[in-house]
Amino acid sequence: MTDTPPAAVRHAPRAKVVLYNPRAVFFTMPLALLAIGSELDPDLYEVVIIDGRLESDPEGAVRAQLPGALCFGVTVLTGAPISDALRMSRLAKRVRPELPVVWGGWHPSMFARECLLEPCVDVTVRGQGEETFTEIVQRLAAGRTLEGCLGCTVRLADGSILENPPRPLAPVEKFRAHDYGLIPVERYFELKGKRQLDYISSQGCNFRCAFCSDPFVYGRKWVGLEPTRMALRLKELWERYRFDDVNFQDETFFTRAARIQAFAQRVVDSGLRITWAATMRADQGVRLPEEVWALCKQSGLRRLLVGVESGSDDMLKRIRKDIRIEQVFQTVAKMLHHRIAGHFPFIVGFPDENDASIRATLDCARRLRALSPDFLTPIYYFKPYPGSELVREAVARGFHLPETLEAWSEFDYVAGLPGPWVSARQFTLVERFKFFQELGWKRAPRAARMLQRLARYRCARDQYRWPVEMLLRRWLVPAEQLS
Ligand code: B12
Ligand code: SF4
Repeated sequence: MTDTPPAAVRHAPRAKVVLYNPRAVFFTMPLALLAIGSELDPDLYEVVIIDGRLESDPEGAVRAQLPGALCFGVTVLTGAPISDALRMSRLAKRVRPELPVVWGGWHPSMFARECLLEPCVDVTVRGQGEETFTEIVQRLAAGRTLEGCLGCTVRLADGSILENPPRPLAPVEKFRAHDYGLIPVERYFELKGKRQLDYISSQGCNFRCAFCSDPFVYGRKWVGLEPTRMALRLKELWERYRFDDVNFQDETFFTRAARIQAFAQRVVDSGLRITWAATMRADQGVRLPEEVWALCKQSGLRRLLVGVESGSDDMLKRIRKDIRIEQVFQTVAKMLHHRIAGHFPFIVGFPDENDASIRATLDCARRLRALSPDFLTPIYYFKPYPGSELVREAVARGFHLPETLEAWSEFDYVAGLPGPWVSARQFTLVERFKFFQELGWKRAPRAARMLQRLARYRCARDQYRWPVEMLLRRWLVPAEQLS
């Protein structure tokens, strides 16, 4: 938290802090920038958030805000957003060479030193950013160095890199409430095409999945907001923005069942009539008492994202997901009973994954998709996201991770390309399965029913030869340009 400033400082003009969210797919609100921006004392700092996704001329928007800024902060995910982050940071340095450029978020958290090899980046922040960024800004405002500032890595005046010790994870409850006034909430509603608020109620995760960066970045720790205040904050936000739906962006929203029970009860008691969506692990669904399921539904729970990852119990063990397929279907039974929609993402193409394992995944996706028109089963290819256990193994066995930021910006599995562990034959099978499953089950006009029946038949029998439907679609609908 910020120190109370001396009275003389309070009357000084506010220092401007400019924050940038790189262009990306989807219009999720920039919660990371909201989190670090809201933590700065508004009496002392003017926070300007520029979201590259909202600007027709992001360069112009950044350029216009640079004069008088104290620093330029950028949130950076691995993959395509890196190229935009680089473009804007280089622009900032060109316009104001002395302006400190601070990168935070998932990529710099894993590659704090490597990011600093890029001359336009001066400081990187690892993990939770509220306290670290506040201290960085305070020190910059006071003309002090960042030596000893926990949680950040910094290039010193002599060009050497200093990695300060990590900062312990702080309870999120101690931070200021996120100030949604810092972003044009209505613009996001418009771009999403629905009045849906993004909200984050916790950070980190206690689990240990070997394909995920979270255990590396948050050290398997988890901190969450207290449920009564959370419901109260949402009610206040609703008074202001009148949203219909809340999309919780937490890694594992259901980490503490008692917290969710209390939250759902408060929402019901407050008369707030909204729907909400969140993440849940299959094992958490099994453990959740029936009355909490019912309460969640009553408070508006409409959709759960349950990461299944693989249809093979052996593979689930190998990737340390710590769930079993049986648990997935037990949780699914609850969802069907309470009429809750589901997203069940899968990953194929883990190092050395064999045909049987991939087929088990396709089969599991097929079974889930057939259970409800409200169940989606996206299938991604494994990408060795840095920081995870599987990547350490792959690197030890000779896999080369990208070495420059430019190369990292090409490393993007939104584009749907497989890693080196997927053979051409497996790729064809998975792509055809995805196509026919989508065609077979999506909501479509009556005229498409015959085509849908045929697609379901193909999925049920694993018959994807002569995929004329695919060719026709490719011809009629050109591939989407992603990120
Ligand atoms: C919303 C979201 C997105 C949005 C991004 C919206 C945006 N702002 O542009 C969209 C939908 C575009 C997206 C896409 C993807 N995402 Co995503 N996404 C998330 C999600 C669910 C929430 C992010 C968030 O807002 N968190 C809340 C804030 C408060 O937390 P935070 O981001 O960690 O920020 C804190 C610190 O990191 C730090 N910090 C962050 N930025 C900055 C900046 C500065 C200057 C400082 C000082 C500090 C700082 O301080 C913050 C407060 O403590 C996270 C999971 C999660 N719960 O974090 C995954 C996550 C970030 N995504 C992930 C992945 C894998 C993806 C995809 C590949 C998924 C996919 N299959 O499509 C794509 C790839 C992105 C790309 N290359 O284009 C991974 C990590 C990837 C990585 N290494 O970068 C995560 C962690 C999920 C996971 N466990 O696998 N994602
Ligand atoms: S995949 Fe989900 S449950 Fe597993 S470690 Fe990552 S955030 Fe936690």
